[in-house]
Amino acid sequence: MKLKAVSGIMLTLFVIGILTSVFNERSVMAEPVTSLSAWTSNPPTVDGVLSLGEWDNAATVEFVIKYLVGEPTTNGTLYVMNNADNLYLAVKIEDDNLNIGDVLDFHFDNDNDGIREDGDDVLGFDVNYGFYDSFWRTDFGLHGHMEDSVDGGTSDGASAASGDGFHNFFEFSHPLQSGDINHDFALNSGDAVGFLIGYDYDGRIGWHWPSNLWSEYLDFARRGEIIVASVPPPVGGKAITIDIPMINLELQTIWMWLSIVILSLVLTVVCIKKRKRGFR
Ligand SMILES: [Ca+2]
Ligand SMILES: [Ca+2]
Ligand SMILES: [Ca+2]
Ligand SMILES: [Ca+2]
Repeated sequence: MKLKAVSGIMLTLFVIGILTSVFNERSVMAEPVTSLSAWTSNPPTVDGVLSLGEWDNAATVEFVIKYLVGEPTTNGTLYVMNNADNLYLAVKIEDDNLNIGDVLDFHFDNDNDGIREDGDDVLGFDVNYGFYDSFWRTDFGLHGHMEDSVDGGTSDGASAASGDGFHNFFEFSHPLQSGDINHDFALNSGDAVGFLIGYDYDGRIGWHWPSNLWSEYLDFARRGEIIVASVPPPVGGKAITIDIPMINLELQTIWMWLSIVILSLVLTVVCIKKRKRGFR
C-alpha cells in the first residue's frame, strides 16, 4: 500500500511538473519578441551623425519610451547591424535639445534567456559624461550598473551624439568579442542577445522599451533581441552554377563521341569476321 501511495504521489508530481513546464512555455511564448538582424560590409563612422546611406543596411524598429512626468511619451527609431567584428547601434529620437540630462542606454541579456545575470552588458551615452561601457551585477540593485574599467575590465567600443532641434541622434559600436568576459557579451554568428533600450529625456527617467509598465522596469521577460548576422555568400558563387551545365554538356559530348567510336569499332570487327567467314 505504501509503495502504491508513493507511486501515486510521484505520478501526481510528474503530471504537475509537465503541466507547469507547458504553462511556463506558453507564458514565454505569449510575449512577442522583436528580432533584429542585419549584416553590413560598410561600418558606420561613429560620430553621432546618421549620414545619408550610412545605416541603409540596418534592421530597424520604431519604439516608444514612456514617462511619468511631463510629456508622457517620445518616439524613436533603432537601427541595428553588425560586421564580423562589431555590433553597430543607432537611435533617432524625438527631443528638441541635446542637453545635460539626456541619457540613452542599452541593457543586454547576454544569453537571451529572459533573466538578468551578473556580468550582463550595459552600454550608454550620457550627454553629461559621454560613452560608457558598463555591466550589471545583482548586488548593484535593479537600476545600478558599473563601468567595466572600474572593476578591472576594459572600456570597449565608442558612441557619439548630435541633435538637430527636432531629434537627437546616437551611434554606438561595441565588439562582438571584446575578450572582457566578465563585463561584456561574447557573440558569434547566429547568436541572439536580448536588449532593452532606455532614454532619459532632459533628466526625466523613462521606461525601458519594450516594457509597458513601471512594474516591468528592466524586466527581461519582455525584451527585444538581436541575432548576429553572418557574412553573406560571395557574389562570385553564381559563376559556379553557370559553369556546371557547361561541364555536363562537355561530358555528354565526350560520351557521345566515345560511343560512336566504340560502336564503329564493334561494327568493323563484326564486318571483318564476316568477310573472313566468306573467304573460307
Ligand atoms: Ca555616423
Ligand atoms: Ca533633451
Ligand atoms: Ca568591456
Ligand atoms: Ca560592458
